[in-house]
Amino acid sequence: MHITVIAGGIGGAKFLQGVRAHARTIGAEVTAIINVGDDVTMHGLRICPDLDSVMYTLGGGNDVERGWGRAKETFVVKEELNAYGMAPEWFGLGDRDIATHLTRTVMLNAGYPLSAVTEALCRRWQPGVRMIPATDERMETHVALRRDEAEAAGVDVSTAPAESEQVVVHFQEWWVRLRGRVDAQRFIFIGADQAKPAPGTLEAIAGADIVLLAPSNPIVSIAPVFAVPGMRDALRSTPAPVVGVSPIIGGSPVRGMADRCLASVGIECSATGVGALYGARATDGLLTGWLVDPVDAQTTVPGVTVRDTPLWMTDDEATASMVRAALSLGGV
Ligand code: GDP
Ligand code: FO1
Ligand code: CA
Ligand code: CA
Repeated sequence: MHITVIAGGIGGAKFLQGVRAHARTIGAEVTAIINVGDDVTMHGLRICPDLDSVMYTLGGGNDVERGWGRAKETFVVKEELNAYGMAPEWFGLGDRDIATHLTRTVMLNAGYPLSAVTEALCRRWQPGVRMIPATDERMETHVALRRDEAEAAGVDVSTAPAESEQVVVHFQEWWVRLRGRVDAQRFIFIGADQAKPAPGTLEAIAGADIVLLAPSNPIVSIAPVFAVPGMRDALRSTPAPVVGVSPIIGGSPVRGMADRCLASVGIECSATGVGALYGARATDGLLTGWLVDPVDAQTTVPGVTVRDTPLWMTDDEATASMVRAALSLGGV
């Protein structure tokens, strides 16, 4: 049995812990296709937050409280950079984490594609699932903001064309520095039109027994994966069922800012809203099944089989039981 999962960072990582736990009991293989839209270059280092969240979490090296980054982290290099006036001050580059970014950047500069670099980094962390970035091409999520609102929030708007009513900032600036408080006009996946699915991704979708959409942020973690040309077609044409797991429980995103992201693009923050966003394969969407929490049991998505089961990822066993429900919903 082959299970393929589309995932973002922390929510994706927690879900994958449950997928891995269940896969071990049935001897299934797992491939995770991970979002790269959050990726950013700082101080010449290539940083891939969602890939690293999944790799560190599945490898047991993550900081559980903070969510992102390494356990037992220190920030000496960041302090020293800031002492030289090196911006940005708002992004926490940890010393241990930097070793990952240095290794990745050296390999990328030597000409290895991100998928090969990820495989190499995973030789250390042994995540127990095959991790593939959605694309090897450089693709980054940027966020369009109203110029006046951005300026009021302290964003440097001097680089935007004088006549433009909008400014565009990197996703990390919007997420970490602005905490999503400035309304996003639009999310732009820069480079998506030139991107190709990374080697192994299309095969993992076409050859899966089931494809699962992790309960990751639908707007900034899952949508950028779908934005890679060829990815949606692969998901729509695979013979495998495609089952989504709702990241929204009772109208709330559990943790993180999915509510702000959804509000920004005018989608209701609910299991129904996200289910409708993904849509039914039977029409022009992706889902054959949609798993929601019992508090959302009344959810309907036209053309999609909706089932409910507790969706709180409190520990691996609770999450593995979500995965069993998703597999059963997919009929495998
Ligand atoms: P990020 O890339 O690190 O922001 O993480 P993801 O995009 O993979 O996942 C973030 C999303 O996970 C959040 O928006 C939440 O909606 C969702 N989430 C977090 N914890 C839980 C949980 O216990 N259950 C469910 N169903 N969703 C969760
Ligand atoms: N998130 C923060 O809230 N503050 C940070 O300073 C920060 C630094 C950081 C460094 C490396 C990395 O891989 C992730 C980091 N994150 C930080 C998390 C990241 O910004 C986001 O949570 C995601 O990109 C959203 O998925
Ligand atoms: Ca993310
Ligand atoms: Ca908006």
